[in-house]
Amino acid sequence: MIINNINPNTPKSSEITPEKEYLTRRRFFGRAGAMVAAATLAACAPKLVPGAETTITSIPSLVDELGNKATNFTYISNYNNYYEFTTDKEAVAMVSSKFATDPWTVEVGGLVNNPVTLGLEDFQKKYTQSERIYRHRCVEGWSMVIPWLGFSLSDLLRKVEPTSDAKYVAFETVFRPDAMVGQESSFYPWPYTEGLRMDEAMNDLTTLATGIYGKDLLPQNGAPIRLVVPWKYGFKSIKSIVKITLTAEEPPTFWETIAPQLYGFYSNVNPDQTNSIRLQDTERRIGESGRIPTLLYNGYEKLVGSTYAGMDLNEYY
Ligand SMILES: Nc1nc2c(c(=O)[nH]1)N[C@H]1C(S)=C(S)[C@@H](COP(=O)(O)O)O[C@H]1N2
Ligand SMILES: [Mo]
Repeated sequence: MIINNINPNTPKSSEITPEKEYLTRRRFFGRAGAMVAAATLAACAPKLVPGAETTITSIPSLVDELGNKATNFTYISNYNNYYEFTTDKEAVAMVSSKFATDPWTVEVGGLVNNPVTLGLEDFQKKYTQSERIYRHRCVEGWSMVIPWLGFSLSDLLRKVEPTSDAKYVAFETVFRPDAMVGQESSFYPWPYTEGLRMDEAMNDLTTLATGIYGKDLLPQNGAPIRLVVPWKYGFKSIKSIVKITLTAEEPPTFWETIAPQLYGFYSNVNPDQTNSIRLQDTERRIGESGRIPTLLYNGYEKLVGSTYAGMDLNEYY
């Protein structure tokens, strides 16, 4: 079968400007961008009078804490890994476009005092979503900078109160083979699963994301709710979660089950990784030319390094 990689549901790039719209909106509605926007505006449009918003000629760009510019939304939403739909990254958007993500529930249980089943509206009501601009590094050697909207997993875990026996958190993606054609392949151990050690799960960086560029997640990015663990390879950031279970033992994970010699439980981004099929020392930033050096823990060493004190990353890969 030939899959046409031009997505009929995706507007032409000339029509698709969510990040521009978003940035413009953001200028008026605040958060950190407002000041930058005002400064940019002042520099570019000296004749601007207060209230004359229509004279905006340039928009600020979002950057991460290292100054990396956020990847264009067109790339973020059209270059995806989501094996439940297809292994063709440029076709995921099209193949997943009709995937129904509302209503949706997430069951949170296992070794906790207060197990709960949450609907999507609960997530939006009970947890303050904030913008988090994080680097995303796929083990295939490409990366993006993504402005997520979400909240820390730790906020949710505190509410369900893990018992003292809980040492790990296991995650599961929805299993719906009638809607996800990739799940018809019996080669893969569906449903997709992932896991974190409790201290990793409690790190503030560990995010449950519900949006990108201020808008709800699209199916190809793991709608309606997915994990983001920015210091680990992208495959740890499991999409379309329906189950979160606290466990005593290290849970099996999708990629480790398929190829344990390549994809370990930890999978921290490591430029000196020795067990990989490819060198992990550089990466291609999508939308930019050439390759850039890969940073230990994807540049989040200050925030996560102590978690792994005394652990050899090539032994615990
Ligand atoms: N359920 C599920 N989650 C998944 C995947 C997948 O195939 N299925 N792919 C992973 C991989 S390898 C990467 S790099 C990221 C890609 O996320 P993005 O498409 O939103 O950039 O999702 C991760 N989460
Ligand atoms: Mo990946």
